[in-house]
Amino acid sequence: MKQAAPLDTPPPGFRSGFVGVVGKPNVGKSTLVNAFVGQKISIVSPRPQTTRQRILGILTRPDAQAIFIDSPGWHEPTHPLGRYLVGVAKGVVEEADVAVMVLDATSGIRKEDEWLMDELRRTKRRAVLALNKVDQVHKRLLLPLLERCAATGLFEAYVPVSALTGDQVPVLLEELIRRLPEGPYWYDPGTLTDQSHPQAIRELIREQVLLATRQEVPHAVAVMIEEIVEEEKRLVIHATIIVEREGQKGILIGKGGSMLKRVGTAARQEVERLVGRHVFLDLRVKVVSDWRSDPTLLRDLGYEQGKA
Ligand SMILES: Nc1nc2c(ncn2[C@@H]2O[C@H](COP(=O)(O)OP(=O)(O)OP(=O)(O)O)[C@@H](O)[C@H]2O)c(=O)[nH]1
Ligand SMILES: [Mg+2]
Repeated sequence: MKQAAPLDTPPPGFRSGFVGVVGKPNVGKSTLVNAFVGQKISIVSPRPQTTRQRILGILTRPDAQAIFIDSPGWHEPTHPLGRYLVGVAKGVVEEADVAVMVLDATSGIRKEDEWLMDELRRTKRRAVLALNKVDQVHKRLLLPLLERCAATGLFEAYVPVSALTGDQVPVLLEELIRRLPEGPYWYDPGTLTDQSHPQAIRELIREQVLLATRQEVPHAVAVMIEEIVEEEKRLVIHATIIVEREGQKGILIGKGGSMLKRVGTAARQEVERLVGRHVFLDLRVKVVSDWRSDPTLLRDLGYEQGKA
């Protein structure tokens, strides 16, 4: 997978490599990747298991290229989709030059965090701890938490941060970059992500569904891009939102179609920001029973090991 791009030789002392961003669901991994790169690379929502793929966010500067790998959250899987997500997250720990474990300072160390620490121990991965969401906790609560993390002996550095406000993010960035090996440009300096436009569009639609729904609906949603048609003045996108039950379809369509319209408008605006063009977004909702448990459907939807 690691293949240097045929680019100019970097200056002497240039550091480059892969930073695995790992942690339990909802701790702020994607928010942090976006903050590092300074662009919206990965979607963010208050629902756990927002990220379902390995997504690269690439930061290139004169002295270094850091390739951040966003990953799904560590959790105990209850169905095949969950097992896929945890498999992807494990792969990210394996392939990283250095891992940044994101811990939610508002919730402390939970069993999912301990599983991840076991994995860091097992793989002997170099790791830095980011204690995130410090904007939400009193400073005096941070010290005991940092001490507990230090007692594990797993981390080379500890940085309290707020991925949301950006507080201490530059400090964390330097801690990570100084641990990267000397190396080449792995990606063209202008490249920010490995996501294709259709993949990014699919995610932006899913993000708006996650933001608009709650309880079991966000977990039951997948999005498929059916067709993208380039017209002279606009981009026409046909997409299907897949849910598992008729009831979920009803929620997503809403009274007189109001919910779907709201989701569609918000998603269209996000997609327009991404592609820099007018967009016409045609959204449908379809029920596909238990798609999360069907290996063939999972594969069709792109949730297959090694595939985005
Ligand atoms: N207050 C506060 N909220 C944050 C911070 N970082 C992230 N959040 C919020 O936490 C929620 C989850 O953020 P994500 O970045 O989607 O978390 P994640 O770890 O990528 O979650 P999964 O993809 O589900 O594993 C969102 O509502 C974010 O706005 C932070 O530093 N402070
Ligand atoms: Mg995420």
